[in-house]
Amino acid sequence: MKEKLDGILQSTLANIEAATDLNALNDIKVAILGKKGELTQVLKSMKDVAPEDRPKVGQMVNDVRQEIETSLEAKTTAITRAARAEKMKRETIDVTLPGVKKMDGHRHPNQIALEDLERVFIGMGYEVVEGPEVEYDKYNFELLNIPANHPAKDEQDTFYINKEILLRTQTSPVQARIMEQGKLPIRILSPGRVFRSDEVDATHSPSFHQVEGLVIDKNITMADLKGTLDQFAKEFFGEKTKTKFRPHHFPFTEPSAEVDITCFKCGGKGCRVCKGSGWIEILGCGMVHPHVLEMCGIDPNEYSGFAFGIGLERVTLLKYEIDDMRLLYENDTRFLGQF
Ligand code: 2NL
Repeated sequence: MKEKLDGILQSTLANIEAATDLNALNDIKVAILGKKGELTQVLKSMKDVAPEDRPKVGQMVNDVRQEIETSLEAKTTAITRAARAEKMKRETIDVTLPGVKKMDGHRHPNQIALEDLERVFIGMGYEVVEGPEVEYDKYNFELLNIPANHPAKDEQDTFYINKEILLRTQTSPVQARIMEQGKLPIRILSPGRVFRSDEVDATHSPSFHQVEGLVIDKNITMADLKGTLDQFAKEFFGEKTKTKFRPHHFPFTEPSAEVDITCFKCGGKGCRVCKGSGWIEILGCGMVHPHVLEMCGIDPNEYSGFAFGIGLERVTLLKYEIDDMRLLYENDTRFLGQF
């Protein structure tokens, strides 16, 4: 019996010593100490040992078991340590290698111009408000005094989802919604994407951006409109800038005007930017039509107001002297990164 146990012990210790990974160690453990393991079988055969020898033989089996377990533990630790050391060696980082350069993000020129614009009007106490790009006909046209037969409503000019729902053609519906809420006075700026069924060229795109402003209070007059937009032009384009108001027509304002500014590039002498005229058209505006106020639930006998609309791309192209709108949409970072 002693020889048999010695044999098991020696061969097992040799196998443990030769093992190179944890799986091999586990196999050895199962083969020797497992339910059907060699040593377990020896223990089971104790019934064949003479009763007086059993304690001694039992002790011997336990000693062998103890020795094997100690050896397995030691080897497990050794293999784990070695694997870890190997992994650390493989993962060494050479801190002297040059880093991978990350591209810095950059605001789009449209966004820079918008934030400049917003800063001017926020300084005058305006609140920036946004609204849905998919709108009801009611807010986009009806409440703004644009009748059913108006050319702007033609399918040639507007993207319709169905008879009542469309892609907004201006950001005025945002303002109509604010007026409808009935909290007065109002002093808001509503920037956003608008859609018109236009062919793409240097100055047109089916999707562009507008910034509209609306002021409603008691005793608001054309003088407030002119003073506000003149101040805006001076803050945005330079303090020497002068404004000129030309009569115009919009269905939602009465009277209406288009505003030109003296060319910020040549000061009015005539140049490439103003196409020789000395003046640049920058926006449309007017006193909010009494009928629009009424339809939005505001009493035109008590309140009056003015509104204006600026094409954002137009301002961006002017500001950066870019001569083709398409350059703003092509997302070529070599171009956009310059501004
Ligand atoms: C332009 C002209 C304009 C407005 C927009 C407006 C909004 C409401 C009521 C009345 Cl809720 N008017 N907006 C007024 C005049 C002109 O835009 O040429 N935009 C590119």
